[in-house]
Amino acid sequence: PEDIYEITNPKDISSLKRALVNRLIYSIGKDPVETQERDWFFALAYVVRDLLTLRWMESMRRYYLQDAKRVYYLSMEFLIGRALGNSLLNIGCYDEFKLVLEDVGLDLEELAETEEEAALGNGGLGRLAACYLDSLATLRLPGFGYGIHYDYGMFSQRIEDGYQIEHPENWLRYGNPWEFPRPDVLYRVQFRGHVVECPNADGKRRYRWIDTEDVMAMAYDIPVPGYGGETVNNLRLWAAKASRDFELKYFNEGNYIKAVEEKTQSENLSKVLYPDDTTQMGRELRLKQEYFFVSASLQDILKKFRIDQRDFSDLPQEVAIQLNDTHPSVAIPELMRILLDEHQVPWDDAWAITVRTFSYTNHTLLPEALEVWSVRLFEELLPRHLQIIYEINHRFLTEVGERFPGDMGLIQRVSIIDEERGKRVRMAHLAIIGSHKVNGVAALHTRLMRTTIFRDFARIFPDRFVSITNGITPRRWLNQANRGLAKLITETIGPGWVTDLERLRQLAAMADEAEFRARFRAVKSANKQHLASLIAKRLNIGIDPASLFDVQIKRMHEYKRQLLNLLHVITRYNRLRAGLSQDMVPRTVIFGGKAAPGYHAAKLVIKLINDVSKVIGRDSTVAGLLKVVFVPDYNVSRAMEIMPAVELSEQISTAGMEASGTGNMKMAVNGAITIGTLDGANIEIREKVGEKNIFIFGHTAEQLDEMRRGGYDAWRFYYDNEELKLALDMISTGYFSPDEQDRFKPLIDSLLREGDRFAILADYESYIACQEEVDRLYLDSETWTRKAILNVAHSGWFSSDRAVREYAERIWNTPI
Ligand code: 26Q
Repeated sequence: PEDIYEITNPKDISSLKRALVNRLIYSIGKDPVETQERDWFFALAYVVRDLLTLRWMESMRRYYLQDAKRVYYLSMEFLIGRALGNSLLNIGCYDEFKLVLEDVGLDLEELAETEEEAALGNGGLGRLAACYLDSLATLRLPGFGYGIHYDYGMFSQRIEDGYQIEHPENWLRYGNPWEFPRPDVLYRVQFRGHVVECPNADGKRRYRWIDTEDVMAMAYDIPVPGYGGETVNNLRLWAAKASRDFELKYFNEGNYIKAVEEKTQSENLSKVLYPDDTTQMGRELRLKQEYFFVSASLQDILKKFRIDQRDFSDLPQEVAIQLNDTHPSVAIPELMRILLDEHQVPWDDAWAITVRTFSYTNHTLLPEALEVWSVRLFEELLPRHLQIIYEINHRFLTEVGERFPGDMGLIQRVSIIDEERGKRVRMAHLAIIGSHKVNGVAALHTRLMRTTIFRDFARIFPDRFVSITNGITPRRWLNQANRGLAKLITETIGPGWVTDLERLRQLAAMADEAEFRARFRAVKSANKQHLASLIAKRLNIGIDPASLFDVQIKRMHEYKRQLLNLLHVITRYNRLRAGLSQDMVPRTVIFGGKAAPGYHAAKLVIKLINDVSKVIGRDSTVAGLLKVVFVPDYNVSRAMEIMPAVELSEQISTAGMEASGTGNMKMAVNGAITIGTLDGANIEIREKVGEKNIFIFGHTAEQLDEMRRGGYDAWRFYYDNEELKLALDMISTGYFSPDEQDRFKPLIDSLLREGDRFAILADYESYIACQEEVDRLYLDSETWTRKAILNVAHSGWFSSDRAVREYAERIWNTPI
């Protein structure tokens, strides 16, 4: 029967209920009397997907008819998280389905918890891609994500004896109800082989890439609903499938087992997401993943471009391709290869088309995090691409030589090939040379890009570098995550803020009204109680909902300085034990974050947090005054639980090292006050919320630079500050690790003996002083609340809608 799933009216509860029950019976195959919660979740997800599908087809049809310029966002990571709640809110059916479920005795929020989260990303970069997809759809732009359909996304983190243990997360175990597998959308991706030159009729040289080992890329489509449900865009993820060649080869030899082995081998390509390991040199499989999804995506993009009806010179008018970091930057030589080898486009034309089509977002200045590949590996896997890269480099360096004669140093510095320490391909150089725009993700980051690591390129291409400060989607991070605050805001200024976040500015006047402050405080208080109950339930730790919630949640990294936070915690503990509690506010210090599996220093900080937490937790003299909690397995779902309850947002990276940060924005818009350095987007947060409504401390990037040039003396900070000395001595003499006294020696050595690269000691004193101010302000709860409200009111600019509009205007030329 055709109409069993049909929803005649999405506002009609009984029609929704019928669709849901039919789904349960006919798609899940379960009798409603014997269903588990997961069955209901899948049934509901299918109903919601149905509601998305028609709009999704309409959107695709509209784009086709409008023949609008398309934007493709290429990213190795899309950290989209759970989809049910977000989809229901975006299509405006949340309350209706809540009633339907109540009718069958279920709670929507509880049911939503059964969804596995799509953790197809590490952190900021992957989550940014997900926020931008939401904004592209909400702004009704034809924006398409392309990425990898990993079987295993980000590992799940467990804490055993205070140490991080990584566990694989099989998020597809029960299937993904949101995706449409497309076995018919299949492309061949080549690897290895060799390049032959063949004579051509017109005397021009032609190259063919032959004898390759091929893998097939199969598409999975995930609908991306915009707010209001009008537009539904698409995220296409590629999974590796063995090509039939392998099978045939060995089957013909009668070697069945070998055939199946090879099949497994090639399907390993999309098996697992690489954890962000800033220093680790690339593994072969990683480069294969990068080319795999780039090749499939470009084939798909060019197929939609319908070359049979057009000229390639039109490509930049029809298509914009954004590279999310250098991870997909092999797309530049790949498009060149397609144009040159498969369509015989002359080099200069092909290059002009390529540069006008691509743009590149940089997310880091840390030299050890810039992607490089050995020429040897590149040549082995992608011989034709290496040739093309050499040719791009040759032409570029010739031009640079002509424009800046006699500067040999310049040629070496900007070359795509790093000739020192074994030849390496510098992917950032390739991405800059092959793009018409390169953007940084915050104002300071872009300025430092132009003046430090890429200063030569800024001189060569003065108009290429632009700054677009990151943004976050208000749909997920305010409307969905913080229903209480969303409701208060809507009651106060109407619902328009969800798609026009700058309207939050209207709340500024309310900060002076005692009644509004009381309501705002009540919301925050309820959120804190809710978080406290989750922590009690899951971790069996009691926290005081009336204490100040001081939160640092982000990946574990030395430059993010969780260790500086801990030094404050230890100092605070020492002061409390010394009986100096009169000026101190009770605090709960919450940490959360994963460390890359091979990043020993970061993993040791996790252990230190847990050891400190244990010692403080057992000390009755500080009970009720100080508590430290490490929340395991920090991910998008955890973030949505924690953000609404944060009062103090810790954004304390070494100035100049955090490209932007986006958690800082999420907390501010949820009414937290930031304590932070002048780094990344913190600077813009200060600018927007006003310097009276943020706690800024520490050295600036310029000051640190100067200090290092004059010689950084770590020991001076140690001997000049007794409390710092005490805290460090406690760590290094085993106060927190009596069972293993030198457990944390590597951390202390990195501070005192190895030059404190992250300037933790230099910023300690001003951080502690700043934390004292935090306490003072918290005691004056009316003033604190006023500032918290002003943080919400002035965070509208950090909407990803604003960011995506800027990309559309300044990079993609698809103005809205
Ligand atoms: C590279 C090679 C091999 C394996 C993994 C990687 C890899 C993977 C992920 C390298 C880096 C990442 C992720 C980087 C990241 O998340 N950067 C953050 O991007 C945010 C969005 O722009 C910024 O807000 C943060 O400041 C930045 O740290």
